[in-house]
Amino acid sequence: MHVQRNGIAVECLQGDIARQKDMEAVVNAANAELMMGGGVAGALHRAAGPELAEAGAPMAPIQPGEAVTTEAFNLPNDYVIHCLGPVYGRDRPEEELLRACYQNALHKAEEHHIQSIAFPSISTGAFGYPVAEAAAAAMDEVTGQAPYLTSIQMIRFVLFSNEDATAYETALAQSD
Ligand code: AR6
Repeated sequence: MHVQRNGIAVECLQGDIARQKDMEAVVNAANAELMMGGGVAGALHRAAGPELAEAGAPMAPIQPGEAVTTEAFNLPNDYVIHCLGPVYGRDRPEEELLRACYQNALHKAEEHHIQSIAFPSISTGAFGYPVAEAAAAAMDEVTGQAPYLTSIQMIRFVLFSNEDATAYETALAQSD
């Protein structure tokens, strides 16, 4: 699914965040230590190589809602923007912290004059955020930021499962 929102192309597709060859930046659903993990953090660290954790280490630990940028090493991208999402039921207010991830990641991308950025579904795996609620907050935040973005032309959501893709497509359709 691919639409225009406030002058920015926004799309949802099912796939692997570590294989987004045409995106300048990819976002990591990181842990606070910016180390290898499971899910998205596992896929990105495996594909990038050990330099990714070495590059993150001096900036760790990060706080829920925060975003930091590193090079992408062996990934087919220029940058990785690492976001720590909220643990659902522990880091509150959850929605505000989740929105902060998207907003801060977009700000970091703009600082680096990035034109295209791919997000995973932050917090909806190990961190337990219900996917429909996370999708609605994520989509509302990025479409709300769109009028203020100058370098970013394309925002992609890369969803692992069919159910997650449907949730984000529904949220994108409702963001009109
Ligand atoms: N590409 C795209 N999406 C994926 C991929 C992939 N390769 N693998 C999983 N997902 P998670 P979180 C989906 O757990 O909830 C890590 O271990 C997954 O199905 O990666 O923010 C870190 O080290 C789910 O929908 O991120 C942290 O400790 C979504 O991506 C912690 O988990 C997010 O799942 C972060 O938890």
